[in-house]
Amino acid sequence: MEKETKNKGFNVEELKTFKEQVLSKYPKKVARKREKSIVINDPETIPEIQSNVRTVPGSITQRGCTYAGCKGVVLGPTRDIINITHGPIGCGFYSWLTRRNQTVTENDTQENFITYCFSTDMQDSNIVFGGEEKLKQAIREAYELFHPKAIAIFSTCPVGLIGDDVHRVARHMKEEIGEDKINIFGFSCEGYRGVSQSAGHHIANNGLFKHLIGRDDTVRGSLKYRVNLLGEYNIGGDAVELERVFERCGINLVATFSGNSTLQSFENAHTADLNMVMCHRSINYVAEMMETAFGIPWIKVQPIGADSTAKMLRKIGEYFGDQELKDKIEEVIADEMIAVQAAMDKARAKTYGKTAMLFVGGSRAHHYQDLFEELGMTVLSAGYEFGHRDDYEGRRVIPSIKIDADSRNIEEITVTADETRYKPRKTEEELKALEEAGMDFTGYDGMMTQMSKGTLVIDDLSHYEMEKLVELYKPDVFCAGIKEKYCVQKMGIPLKQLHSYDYGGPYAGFKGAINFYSDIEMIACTSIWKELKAPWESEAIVEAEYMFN
Ligand code: CFM
Repeated sequence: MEKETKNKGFNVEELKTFKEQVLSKYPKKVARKREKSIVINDPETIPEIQSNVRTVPGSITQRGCTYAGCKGVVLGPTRDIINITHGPIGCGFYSWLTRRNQTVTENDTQENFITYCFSTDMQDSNIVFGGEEKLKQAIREAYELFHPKAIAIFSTCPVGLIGDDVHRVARHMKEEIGEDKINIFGFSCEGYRGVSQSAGHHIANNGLFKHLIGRDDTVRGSLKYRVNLLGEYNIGGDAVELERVFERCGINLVATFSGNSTLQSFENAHTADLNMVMCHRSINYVAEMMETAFGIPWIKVQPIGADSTAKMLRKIGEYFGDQELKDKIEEVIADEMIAVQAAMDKARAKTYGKTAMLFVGGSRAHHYQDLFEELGMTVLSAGYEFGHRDDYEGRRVIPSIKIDADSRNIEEITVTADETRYKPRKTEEELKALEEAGMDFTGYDGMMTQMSKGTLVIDDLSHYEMEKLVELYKPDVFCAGIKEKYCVQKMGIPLKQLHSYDYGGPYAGFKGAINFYSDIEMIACTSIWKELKAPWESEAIVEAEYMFN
């Protein structure tokens, strides 16, 4: 597949001047801090980038909060757990479906609570006198109305400030309703607990492991090719496309964490034989814990982009080593690639040589670079909102990452091999042979290895830096989220939301790649943006007079 891009040639001197100019507008102390998060990339000798540290107060960050990472991101996409937000109504309301995580029930009797918004709607009086009673009442009410198999409680900032103990309430209510009837557990994921939503992922991962994974030993479905997909959240229907691809290949997807998932799939996940990590940032902890406890190896996969999807499938084939599976996978890839190639050729005729910037979350700013490569577009600059150094520089730097007070604030749980259920899926020799054949267990090389020399990598981009970047490069498309969308578009540059996909998707897998090609072709290759004038650039002034009668 033709993949090289038309490199615009990065001028390192120009970039250095740009960096100096941007930093010169900050107070000295801020400039010193930001300087370490703005680096000029060199994939040969990857520079260190400062990340996962506090945002400087006053700068407009792209980041979200710890509660968002725990409730919204990791637990939110599961349809049959009732997620109660313990806090003021705004926290529940603004995390209600805005991420476009979808779910598809298999039949009409299956529960789906995703369309509901459950909150304790804390008031001033609860802040003064405590909110635990209100939380208990909310759990009773939710149980009486819906009889769910599980209820999760999520703490917002005020909960931590006033000292409500959601874990005590969870235990109390589990006893009151009956442990045989319901599972209830809480998360101390107050918004301020970490420097970003990344802390919430870690807290959610701990909770998944402590309260859900491994509770049901029933082996369901085929005994062959049993895998879990970790860090896939079914935004815009991505999980549905990936499920389709796995099914075509005869691969048995036991659980997805947590796109299109159910409680039962989590409880059953330890019966799989391979964990595949898609979003490394949000869920690498679960992969590690499951390996230690149950002996399930994990590999990094990246099914965003048609080539990358094929690569993932081939890795699965290699891991199980079964010729029949490998043949089936090749047959599926060949078949899917016919439509992919046609769509790519069509879009590429227009997109080749265009430029993009990506500032998204903790994994997509990397993953989507594959799709842009397939379109022949150059990624000029990219960065995560809340990635850690390993997401940028690769997992090899993990031992050298400094643990600061903010990270220490997050509970580290100790996991040991399960006494009865620990079962290595491969022998030492088998693992070694696979490694020698190129399988990279527990490996991730990060974003910067893939980016060209001289590209700018910026962590926790501020709106001010974003404006300067757009002015300097005028990319053909800027990829970020809703908070950036209209600022960038007013500057005459189209913005594609890579969190919610705007109204589009799926973008994962083969069909997703086809969707992405045509959406980007439409967005980046229209001349309308050049015609656009921001209100302040236009001469026309709208005047009106008030009429009183
Ligand atoms: Fe992982 Fe995500 Fe992302 Fe993320 Fe997110 Fe998201 Fe994201 Mo928005 S889990 S890190 S916290 S891939 S919600 S589905 S798009 S910032 S890049």
